[in-house]
Amino acid sequence: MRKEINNLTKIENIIDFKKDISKEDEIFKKLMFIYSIAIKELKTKIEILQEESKIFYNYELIDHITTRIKTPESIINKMRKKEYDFTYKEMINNINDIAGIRIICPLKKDIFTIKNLIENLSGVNILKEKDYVTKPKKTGYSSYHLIVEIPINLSKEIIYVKVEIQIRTLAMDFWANLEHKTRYKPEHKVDKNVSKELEKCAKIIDTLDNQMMLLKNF
Ligand code: 0O2
Repeated sequence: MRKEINNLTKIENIIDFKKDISKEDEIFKKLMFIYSIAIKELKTKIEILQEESKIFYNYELIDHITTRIKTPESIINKMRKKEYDFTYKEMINNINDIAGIRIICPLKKDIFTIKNLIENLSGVNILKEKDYVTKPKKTGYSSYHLIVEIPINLSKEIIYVKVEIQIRTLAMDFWANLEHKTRYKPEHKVDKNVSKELEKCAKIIDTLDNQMMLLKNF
């Protein structure tokens, strides 16, 4: 029998909206549970695309997928940096990457194929896109970002949850991971020369990615 979906809701409707954030309280734990379910659901959908590409087209479209829930410390730091009030309302509405999925692919062109496939997934709404592949950040950072919203079935309601998807090549991932450690979240300011070197490395990575695409028989 077909079930009518009439209990769709937003995550903010099931929590005390104006309450201050505390990583010790029940609300925080419930929220993190909901975000972790969203990651599981979306990861499964992406794994299906990964397998389909291998089995149907004999092509490794996706090298690997990683996931993470943002730590409470990282959420708080970001909210402080962006000067948001420390309420759940502000957190849910403005911190879009509490749940994060990273898709690592072999070639630059794969990024756009994956993005198109995700855009066509049923039940996945695209809220925001950032193309740092065509237009890398000043730092040299390159990746394709999607903020999506997916419905999560709980026992009493269906809740829409936001997830950030980052799509990048193996080479971009190598650069971003090293740069993240050395510069992106420094305890103190990083040397100007280091920044310059990192920018140069990002250009080399881009040249490498472009050359890899020219190789035949991939
Ligand atoms: P972490 O520790 O990786 O989680 P928005 O409000 O969405 O417009 P936001 O979230 O700052 O603003 O958007 P942006 O610029 O798309 O950055 C989101 C995430 O992309 C970051 O999350 C990083 O993961 C990654 N990122 C962005 N810029 C850089 C960069 O220059 N270097 C590296 N290595 N990663 C970058 P967080 O929460 O900042 O950090």
